[in-house]
Amino acid sequence: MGRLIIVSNRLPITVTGCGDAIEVAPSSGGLATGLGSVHEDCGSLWVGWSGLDAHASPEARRSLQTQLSSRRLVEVPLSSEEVSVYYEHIANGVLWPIFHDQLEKLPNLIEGWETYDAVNARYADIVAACARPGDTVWIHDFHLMRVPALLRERAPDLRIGFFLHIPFPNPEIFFALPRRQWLVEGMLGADLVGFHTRRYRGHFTAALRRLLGIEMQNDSITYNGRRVRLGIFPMGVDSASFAERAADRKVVAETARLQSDRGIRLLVGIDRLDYSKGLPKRLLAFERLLTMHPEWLERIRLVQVAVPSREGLAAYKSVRRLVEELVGRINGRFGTHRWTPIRYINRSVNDTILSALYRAADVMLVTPLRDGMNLVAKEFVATRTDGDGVLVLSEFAGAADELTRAVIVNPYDVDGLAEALHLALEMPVGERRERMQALRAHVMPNDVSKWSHGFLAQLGSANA
Ligand code: ADQ
Repeated sequence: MGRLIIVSNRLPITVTGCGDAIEVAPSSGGLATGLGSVHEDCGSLWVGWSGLDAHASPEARRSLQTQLSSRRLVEVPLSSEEVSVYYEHIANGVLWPIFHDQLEKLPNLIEGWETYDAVNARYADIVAACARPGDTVWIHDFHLMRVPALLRERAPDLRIGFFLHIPFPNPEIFFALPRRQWLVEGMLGADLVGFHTRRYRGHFTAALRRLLGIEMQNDSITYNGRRVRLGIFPMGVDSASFAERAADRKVVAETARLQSDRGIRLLVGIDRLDYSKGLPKRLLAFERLLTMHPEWLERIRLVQVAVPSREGLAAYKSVRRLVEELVGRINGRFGTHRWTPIRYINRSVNDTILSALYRAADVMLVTPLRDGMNLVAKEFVATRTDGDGVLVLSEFAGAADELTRAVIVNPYDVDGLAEALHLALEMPVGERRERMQALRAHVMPNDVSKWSHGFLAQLGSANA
C-alpha cells in the first residue's frame, strides 16, 4: 500500500540547543496540531525545514538527523540567506500581503523569485528521492506553490495534492503579482488543489480563465492534458480535545481566577500579531464602545493575547507599535485606580491558559481584515461545553461561511463593530445559548480529522 508524504515549509517541531545537546520538541498550533494526528495514524513521512541553520555544526546536524528519523521527519536544509529571501522576503513579505488584499504592504522592489524557485525545487528533489510508486504527496501552503509542478516533472506518476491555507485573492488584486501565471501553473502540477471556501476557489478559477483561458467543469479543469480537481475543504480543529480540555482541573481553576473580578465581563482576543488580524481597528472599536456606552466603564475588560510574529519585517514592527500605542492610550484615558480596561499579553500562552481564556470569555473577538479560515473561532466554540459565550466574527474570515450563527461584523466599520460589541454584551442568555448550540452543532462533527480524511479521500489516497 502507498504511503502518505506530507510536505510543508516547517516540520512540526521546535529545535533548541546546540552541538550534541540539540533537543527536538513537537510544536503546537496551526498545521502542526492539525496534521499531527494524520502523521501519527498514517505512519506518513513529513518533509520540511527544521528551523536549524544550514551552517550548524556537524555534531548538531547528526544529532538532529537521529531525532528526526525516529519521528519519520525528513529535513530540507536551508541556508540563512535562503530563509531570508524565500521565506521572509517572498513568502511573508510579498505573497502574504497580496493574498490578504494588502497591496500597499508590498515592497517597492520585489526580487528573489529565483531563490523561491530554487528552494521549491529542493523540496521537490527531496520528496522525489523519498517517494516510491503508489505514494501520495500532500503539499501545504503559499511557501510551496511551485512544488506541485516541479515534483510532477521529477515523478510524473505520483498522486499529488496541494492545499492553500490562506485566501486566494480576487484576480484584480492577484494580478498585481509579477509572477502570477508562473505561480498558478505551479499549483496546477497537483491532481487536487484544495481551498477553505467556495469564494477562494471562485477567485482561483477566475484567474485561470483570464490567464490561461481555462473553464472549470464539474469541479475540475483540464490542463496540459491532465485533469486537475479543485475542491473545497474548510479546515476544522481537534474539537474533541478542546471539549475535553475544558473540563481539565487546571483549566477550571484558571478560568475561575480569570473570572474572579466580580461584575466584570470579559472580552477576549487571541491572535498572531499580524496586520491581517485587524487588531488596531478592534482596539479602536473597544475605545468607541467605552465612549458611546459609558455604562460599561469599570464593568468590562478586554484581554488581548498577541503572539509576536515575523518581527524582522517592517510592516509587523509598525503594527506592533500601533497596537502598543492604542493599548497605552485607551488604558491611560479610561483606566482608574481600581480598573484597567485592557490587559495586553504580547507572547504565546500555554494550552491551559488558552482554554481558560476561551472558557472565561463572555465575548470572543475574532475580527480579521482577511483570514483564510481562522481556527481560533472554532477552538473557542469547541471549548464552550457550557453552551454559553458569544462569538463576534469578521465576515472576512473563511470561518464566517460556516459559523453563520456568530455575530457577523465588518471589521472596517469601527462604529458598527463597537455597536456589535455592545449588543453581544447585552445579548439575553436564551439567545446566547441558542446561537452557541448551532455553532457547536457545526464545529464538533466537522473536525480536523474529517478535513484531512476528506481531502485525502478526494485525492484518491489509500490513506484516507
Ligand atoms: P494563522 O494565521 O496562524 O493560520 P489561525 O487559524 O487562527 O491563524 O491559527 C492560529 C493557531 O495558533 C490556533 O491554533 C491558536 O490556538 C494558536 N494561537 C494563536 N494565538 C495564540 C497565543 N497567543 N498563544 C497560543 N496559541 C495561540 C493560517 C491561516 C488561517 C488558517 C490556518 C489553518 O492564516 O486563516 O485558519 O492557517 O489553515
